Amino acid sequence: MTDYNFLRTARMQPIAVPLWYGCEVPGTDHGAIALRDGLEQRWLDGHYNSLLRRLEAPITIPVADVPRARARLHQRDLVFLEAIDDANVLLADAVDATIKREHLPIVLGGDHALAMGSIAGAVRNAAKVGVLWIDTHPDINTVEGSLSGHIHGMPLAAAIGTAADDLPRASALAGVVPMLQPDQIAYLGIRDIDLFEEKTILRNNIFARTMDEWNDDGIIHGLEAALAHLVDAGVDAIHLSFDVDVLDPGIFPGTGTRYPGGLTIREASQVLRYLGLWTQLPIRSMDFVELNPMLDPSGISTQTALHLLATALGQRMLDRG
Ligand SMILES: [Mn+2]
Repeated sequence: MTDYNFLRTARMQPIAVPLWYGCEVPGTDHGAIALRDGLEQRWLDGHYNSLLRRLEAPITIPVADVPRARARLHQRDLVFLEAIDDANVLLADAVDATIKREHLPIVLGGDHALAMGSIAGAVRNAAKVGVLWIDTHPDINTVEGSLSGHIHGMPLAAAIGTAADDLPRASALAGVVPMLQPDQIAYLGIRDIDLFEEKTILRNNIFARTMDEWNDDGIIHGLEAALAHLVDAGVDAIHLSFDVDVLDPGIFPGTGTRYPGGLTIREASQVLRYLGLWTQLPIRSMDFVELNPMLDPSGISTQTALHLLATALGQRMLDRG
């Protein structure tokens, strides 16, 4: 099962994770549901029958209600950690089971704290997973290093073990600590980077193309460099983690941590279509996170997110298949 691309050929298993406790901005929970329901509706309305035939009925991961959650934001006290951990335990098992069926888990956020669960599920099914992290943020903060204290900025710190003391359950979800070595991560498009994160990236020699470097390299050339890094690191499967805040906030306001100078819709489409054609290693699981429809009442961000998600999964403009 290593010679074909799950993005293009596998049965698709949407796994919605209506989580906002990691970003502490209500609304990404609605994003998960909007993507879950909108994808099938878009394909039904557009008569994308070959894509619909590959689409499994969605799974929705329950997220517990934290009492008085909206009165307890931004306290840097990890009050939401237990609910996040509980959801990620279920998510890791769902991703794990989906990969074992040789279907593609499509983890629909929800905020990026869910990556601790999805990466754990992927790690359980490969000798060495490579994580292609396309995001404005490196999300490799520890509790101490984080400026915000928001857990959605910490999933890769849990994954490489540097947050294991503060996030013990999350860090152990794969059954091994750490889940990843630093050479298993490739960053593309990062541009809002905390000082602590910069030190972590440089000290651990983590592959990174900032948004400026990616732009200067050329979008495809930089993408090829990131994939080549993971291939050279000896990984045998890829987990794609795509945060919609990598898009430019001018065209995509519907996300909580906006930062200027992001990808255009066409550049993001180019990246996702390239990945759909790439066959060197299986792209075997993916996250699509941080859509917050409440921050863009026009609905354009949700439509853009659905367009890009559908593109990632094989929808093309003139070929319904
Ligand atoms: Mn982000």
